[in-house]
Amino acid sequence: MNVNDESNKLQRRLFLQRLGITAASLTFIPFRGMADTETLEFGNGIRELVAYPQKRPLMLVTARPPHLETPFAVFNEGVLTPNDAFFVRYHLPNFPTSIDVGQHRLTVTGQVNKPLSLSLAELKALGETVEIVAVNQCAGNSRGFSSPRVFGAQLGNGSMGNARWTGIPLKTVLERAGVRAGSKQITLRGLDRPALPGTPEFVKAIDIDLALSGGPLIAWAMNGTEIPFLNGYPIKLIIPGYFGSYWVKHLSEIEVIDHDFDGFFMKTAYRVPDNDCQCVPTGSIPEKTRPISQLKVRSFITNLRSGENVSAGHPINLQGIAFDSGSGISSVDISDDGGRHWQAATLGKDLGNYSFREWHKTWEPQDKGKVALQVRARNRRGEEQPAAGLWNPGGYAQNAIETLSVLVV
Ligand SMILES: Nc1nc2c(c(=O)[nH]1)N[C@H]1C(S)=C(S)[C@@H](COP(=O)(O)O)O[C@H]1N2
Ligand SMILES: [Mo]
Repeated sequence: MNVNDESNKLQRRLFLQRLGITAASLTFIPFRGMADTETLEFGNGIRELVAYPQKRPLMLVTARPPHLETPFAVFNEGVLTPNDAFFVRYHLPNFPTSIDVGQHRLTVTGQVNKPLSLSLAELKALGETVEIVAVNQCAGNSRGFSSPRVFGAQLGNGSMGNARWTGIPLKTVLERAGVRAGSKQITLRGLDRPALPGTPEFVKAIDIDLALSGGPLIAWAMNGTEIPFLNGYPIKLIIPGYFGSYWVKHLSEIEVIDHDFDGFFMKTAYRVPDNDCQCVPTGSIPEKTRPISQLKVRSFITNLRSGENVSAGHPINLQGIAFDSGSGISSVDISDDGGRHWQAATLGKDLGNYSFREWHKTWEPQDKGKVALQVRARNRRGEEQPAAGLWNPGGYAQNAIETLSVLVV
């Protein structure tokens, strides 16, 4: 498959669609340099860097539909992930390439007193606008590190990002429609469609309690500007603390239902072992599973990479990020002796419980030789990252303590 062609086609369509709407489209330059790759630390981990419309070169997982990961160095640029570097994930080959925002409607149907069909302007006028900084992380982020390997896209740590979302609470919209008593879930659908009959549509569902909790948001802006096309323009559902699979892009249909939805992306895909660790012994099949839901606590060092050399006796300011599902980060610790001793890092500015939390720690490499540098976060519920990866067949919800192998010289 010629990635450049795909990118060019999409680029051209987006360009035409946006001509006269935003000058930003004039700067789109599809770009694919043969020499530009990023290497992940597992087998077959070489990824091409390819620029799609509105995106800087990102790591190509698949071209159709576009599945792009954020190069890890981006997470050291700042606590908010820039829109042009934010990862992209689609499931179906028929993703939209042109959307007339004036024609876009969000419908609310099913077990409601008053079905709605809202334009973007009507949606914005329904109630108070809210803002929240929240992490969008794919359930399969870091799957490539699963051992033994599991089926699915071999993802590094770049299928996550942190942004400031602006929108209206889902609750406000549902209340306007009037949810009937006895409703159990809502289903969520965007504009993408399967290419072949028989392929399941990408439809997700959440419980009515979560839908009405005030947490989920229908967002139209990301980091203060419109949502990039590939991230769900013109509107996208945000569920702070929940994995990205629920964050339906190009949101167009909400249906309130009186039963548990059993479509493919709830009943078959995106499920984890139904136990506390969401894990099973390596290589085994879980007896019982449940839909994946909330993020687990994680942390990363962002300004040093495995394989780098550092100088003995020269202090370095280590820095990085930590996050969880919304209880908030209570502490981040660093170890340079394989986890025997830990030292507390200092937490940075607090942008809210659903955001990446910055941290930093001065570290002075001592003896020359190889060092296993580790970072571990704990949240306000007292949950901590496990020392080793917890395995499940989907490679979902990975959150083992990160270890960088650095050489002290
Ligand atoms: N319409 C639509 N929304 C979708 C998906 C999709 O395939 N189609 N994929 C989901 C998954 S699994 C993830 S991880 C996130 C990724 O969001 P992003 O592409 O904006 O980074 O989108 C979610 N929303
Ligand atoms: Mo995902």
